[in-house]
Amino acid sequence: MVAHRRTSAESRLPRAAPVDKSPSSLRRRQNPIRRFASLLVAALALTACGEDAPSPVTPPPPPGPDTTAPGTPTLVRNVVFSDVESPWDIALASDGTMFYTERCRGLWVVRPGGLRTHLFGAAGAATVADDFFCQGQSGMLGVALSPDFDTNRTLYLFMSSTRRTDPRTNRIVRLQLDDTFAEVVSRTDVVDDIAFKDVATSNGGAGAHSGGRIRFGPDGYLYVTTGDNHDGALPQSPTRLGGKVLRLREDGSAAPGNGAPDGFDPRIFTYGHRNVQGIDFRPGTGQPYVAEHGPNHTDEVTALVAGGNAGWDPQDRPSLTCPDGYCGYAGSPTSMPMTDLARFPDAMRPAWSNRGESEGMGPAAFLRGAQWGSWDGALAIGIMGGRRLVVLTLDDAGDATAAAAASLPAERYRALTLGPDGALYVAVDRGEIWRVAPSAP
Ligand SMILES: [Ca+2]
Repeated sequence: MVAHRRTSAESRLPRAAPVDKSPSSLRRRQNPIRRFASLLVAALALTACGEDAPSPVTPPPPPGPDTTAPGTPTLVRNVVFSDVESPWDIALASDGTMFYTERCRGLWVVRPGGLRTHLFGAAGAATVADDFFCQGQSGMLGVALSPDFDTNRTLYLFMSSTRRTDPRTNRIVRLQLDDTFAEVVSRTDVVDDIAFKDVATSNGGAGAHSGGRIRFGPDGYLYVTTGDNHDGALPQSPTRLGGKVLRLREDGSAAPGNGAPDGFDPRIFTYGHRNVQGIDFRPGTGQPYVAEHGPNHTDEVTALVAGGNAGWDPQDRPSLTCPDGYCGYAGSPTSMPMTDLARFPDAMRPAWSNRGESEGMGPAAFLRGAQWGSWDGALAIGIMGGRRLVVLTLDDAGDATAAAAASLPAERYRALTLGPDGALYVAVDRGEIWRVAPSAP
């Protein structure tokens, strides 16, 4: 599968009706019976095409028999919203306030009482960002709250922008909100030079492979995942911010201790990535783990070390035919590996890879808390083309020892965020946000 074709569920979903923000309408919208009925109707409607990996009509068998292992939690799923358009990420504040992004409309906030506001982004938002646009896989992607959000009401977005730049870029935008979270008080663009695929190539459309997940680590620094833009030289480039994981202070400057080699942009924490769309931090150790979307083979989960090379190098493979200088779709797990240990013997080895196939790995979140039973400390990863949520159990060394498919519907899993209530909040491409929690023992 070479070109990204925007024939996914996103382009076929009807545009949502304008949102009535009155409390009464929100109570109606959140009626659980109504939501469940709409879920059933919608579940019959759509099958999506992957970004890179196709969605099989019949999902492949789940990887492993562990869903019946002792201590595996029974999951209870509630649909929070079923009218979300191309959701991409979710962040939750300590008081239960939810923020979520829609790739083409922008940022939304939902207060604990249910009041929902289109806060920032495209026309219709309380604050319109006239430089914001969506194209291909890009738009309003990651959202993360400052570690001091409760007092500074500050959050961060990963978004594509036309502002001041030619070609266009992805950037990290910091917003400060008012006391009621209903308005944006100020905007500061703390990073404005993350690579964006500005023009289509024979490998796919503009806007492809932007990465886009952002999360604060337990060290207080902001981690930003970026993608290779179908540009062969980008992942190993020491200066360009694509195919990387960045680690930043809140002002966008390089965090201390990033460890990239001499000559690298100091904001780079790891490099040699293809398209990282999931990142979270292992409980206990704080080590960042990323989930990385493979080409026609080999999704990877990788534990990151400062200055590490993830080993993706889709350039100058004389044995391959590489359209537009990009070899990323040209080879096999041997001739164009996701982790090229022949070129980079010291590259970071994956903790888990997807059986030599790519099924479109997206988000990642560690499960935390005794309520998760034997999954406490396990890593949940969302699979888009393969339409399932996989739970990886890790050993002390950080390698996956078991992979279980969660008992959840077959969907394109786009966002995973653990909430302050210990539940997992999930967004799926079909336009829903769920709360998934283990049932009480
Ligand atoms: Ca790799």
